[in-house]
Amino acid sequence: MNAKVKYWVEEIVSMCEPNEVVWITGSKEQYDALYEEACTNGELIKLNEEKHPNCYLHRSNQNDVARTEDKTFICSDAKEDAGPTNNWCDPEEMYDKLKKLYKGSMKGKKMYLIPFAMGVIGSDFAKYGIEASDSIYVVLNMEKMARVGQDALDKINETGQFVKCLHACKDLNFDDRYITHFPQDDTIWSINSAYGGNALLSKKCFALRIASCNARDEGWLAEHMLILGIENPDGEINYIAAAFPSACGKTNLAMLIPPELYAKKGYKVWCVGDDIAWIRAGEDGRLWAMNAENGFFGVAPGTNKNSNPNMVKTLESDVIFTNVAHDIDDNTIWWEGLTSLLESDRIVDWKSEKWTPNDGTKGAHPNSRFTVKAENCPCLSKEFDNPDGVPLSAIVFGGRRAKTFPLVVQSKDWEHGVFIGSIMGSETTAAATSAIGIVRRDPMAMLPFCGYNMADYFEHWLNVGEKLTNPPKIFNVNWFRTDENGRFIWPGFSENMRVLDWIIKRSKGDGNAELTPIGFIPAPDEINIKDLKNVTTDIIKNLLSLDNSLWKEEIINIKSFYDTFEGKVPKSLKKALLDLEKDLI
Ligand code: OXD
Ligand code: MN
Repeated sequence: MNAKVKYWVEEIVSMCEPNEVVWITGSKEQYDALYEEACTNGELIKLNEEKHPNCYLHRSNQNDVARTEDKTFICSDAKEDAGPTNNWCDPEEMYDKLKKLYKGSMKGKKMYLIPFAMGVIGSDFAKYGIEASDSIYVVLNMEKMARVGQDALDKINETGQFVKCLHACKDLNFDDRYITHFPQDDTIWSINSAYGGNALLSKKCFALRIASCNARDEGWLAEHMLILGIENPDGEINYIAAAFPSACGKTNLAMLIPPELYAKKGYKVWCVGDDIAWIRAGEDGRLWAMNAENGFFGVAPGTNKNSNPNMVKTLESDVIFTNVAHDIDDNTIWWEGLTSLLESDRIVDWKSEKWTPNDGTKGAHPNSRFTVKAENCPCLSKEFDNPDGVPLSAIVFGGRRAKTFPLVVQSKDWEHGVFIGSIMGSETTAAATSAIGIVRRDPMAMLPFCGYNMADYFEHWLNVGEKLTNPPKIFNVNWFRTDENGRFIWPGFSENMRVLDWIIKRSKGDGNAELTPIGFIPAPDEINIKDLKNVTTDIIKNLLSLDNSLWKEEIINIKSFYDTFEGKVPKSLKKALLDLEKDLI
């Protein structure tokens, strides 16, 4: 055992005082025994083996169903390094406070030590961590989400480099819940939550918050992005990475099935990842992206044969479902949108209470989840395990905007693309009436996940671009424009392929576009609407139009967001905002 590993384990064991320490080796026998134990102690329910082979249901504590941003801290040495978008606490103060909470927290329990890799083990991209946790549920989820076991531990022992991740469920007390990051120590301490985003420390905590700090120091990018490949009829595959805020359909886009028009010609889409991309400059001057994860931790409600047929197939076996509804007669699961008709009086909701669709409540929690390995996905890219990742032709940003952003716009260049990413926003609620939702600014979809000052993060993006001789083109898309009745205008889902098609064309220097104040907008006949019911050229014109008066309001909102950084926003981005203001007249 590497001395650094040994020292860390001794330290946390003496603090948490578990009865026993168990290393997770990655062996099938060990996992089988853990599943059995979890079914015996009620943490998991084994589902109908015929209908859901090797699948399990977990119900969380009712106060513990989502990420808790107000309890998430970046404990950098200086407050300014966390920036205005993060909660900050002095590291010594936070360590002292949490040491008291961890003290003796695992008495009578086992501490599982989970060695894991983010990215392909041995690749230049990969990074390593060890998560200590008192939860079998966490162990079994981590097995699906990261590359766990002896091979990862061997690498850690070789170098002594690993992110130190400590997780304790303790008593799940909401008031004492903390999700804390110490970037200067490559350390994450999480206590009193078992929710995925708070407890599977490989995901948001390591692969985004800590990794974004590593990326800043080492000259690469850790991003909240899906990665997909579009194969054309000649067999050429172009890769796109795309950032959208949570709940804007990243997983659905990553697994898109091309509409008939494209499928017949031989187009295919391959999924490389649905949530986290680590991106580096290659020697060829291009950007190369890799999915840091090994599985999907997706939102269940709304997933069905129409919205994401590939995910429905992915979920056929070997899944852990969390907080979905349970058909107790059949021992199967259900969620809103999975199937429309439910024979009821056999359903219990996510809280395990009797439930029917007429109760006026949700059967599955709106943030109920599935955890499944990427290898289950029928459209998984052949490059998934490529240690070099995939070369990017385009980077796409997107948010949920009822009126302002057009269906698609291409930035003028890298610097302008960084500006477009920095002014991203998303409406918090879908407009039930025609009222426009509240905009939350969410630069690069990283607002909750950037582990340092976002003004420095913008600067870092600019620096990365400067070194590229062949940078990907940067775009912004908006699938969510609504009409005067609040209905979505663009059909979305697989039809988004039509927009991706234009994006690939433009990234090769083809296709026609008009330069507008916010960038290049396609000429209306550039978006292929053949065979699309209900989308006419006039509708496309409308989707691609800009409303100057709304954009003027938008600029006021962006300015006040930029102001929160107290002068730190890079000059070139402030200039891009002034130029936009001028050009809109
Ligand atoms: C998220 C997620 O919250 O991916 O963004 O779970
Ligand atoms: Mn996410």
